[in-house]
Amino acid sequence: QTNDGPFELINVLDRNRIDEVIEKYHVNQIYHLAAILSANGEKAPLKTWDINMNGLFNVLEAARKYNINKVFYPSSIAVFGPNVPADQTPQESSLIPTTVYGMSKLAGENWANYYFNRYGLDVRSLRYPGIIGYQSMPGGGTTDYAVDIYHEAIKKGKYNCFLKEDTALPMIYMDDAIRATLELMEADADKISIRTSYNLSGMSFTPKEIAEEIQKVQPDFEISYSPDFRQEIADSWPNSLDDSAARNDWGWSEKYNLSSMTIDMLEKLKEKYRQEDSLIH
Ligand code: VAH
Repeated sequence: QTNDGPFELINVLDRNRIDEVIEKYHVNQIYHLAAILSANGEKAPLKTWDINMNGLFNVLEAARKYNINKVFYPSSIAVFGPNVPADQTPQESSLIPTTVYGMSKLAGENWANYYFNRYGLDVRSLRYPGIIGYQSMPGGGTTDYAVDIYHEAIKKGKYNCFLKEDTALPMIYMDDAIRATLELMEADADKISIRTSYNLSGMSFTPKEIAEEIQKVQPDFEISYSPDFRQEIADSWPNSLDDSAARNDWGWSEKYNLSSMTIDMLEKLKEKYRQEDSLIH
């Protein structure tokens, strides 16, 4: 239940249910966010392909059938593999992802482009980097550490990271990610020159750098490293992105960097845990 408006649970593989909800609320835009992420995807490749692809097909077909105005489809930096330049990875690259998640996102980008060209469906898409926010816990991705680390810093004052200290990845703060999404969706259609998916980035950092930033606020914070299978996934992804197409086409510009994000995350999470604590006691 939510106080912000109607809420319905939908299994994205259940076509009829998607249709039913579209009809019930006269839906005219869809943001299709449901997917299995990179790390969880590697534990169940075929199931991941099924959910990520058939979920998208169900949404695209429903959008076509009900003349939905606009569809948002999130892609990911996981579409890039180790064959491309890792620094400032260009928009147009040869895309050979290593994870089933990346493969599904890449296929999805091409389907978005296909539905636009073939049926005139206004599908728009961003290649999200790791998204960091305080309101929800991470759900099975490789960039999860950059959310977990703030929770652990407040709860325990230390964090054991599953990536090596020098693993740089493109990231973005949730406020910026939401704003980018809305700005893309609200841009005039003639500004959208890329119908596969736009590179998008807000910042880039390593586990060591985020730990040092936390230490500026919490000097006794400690970090240790125990890399696991996610290291290989992270190593196959860009260190940083060239997102100049998004900047030039529809004016993308981030507001948060590592330092301002860290201050905000720690403040918001401290408040959240303080409130939870006062509810318990
Ligand atoms: C993941 N957060 O780690 C996702 C993402 C940047 C990659 O799409 O799987």
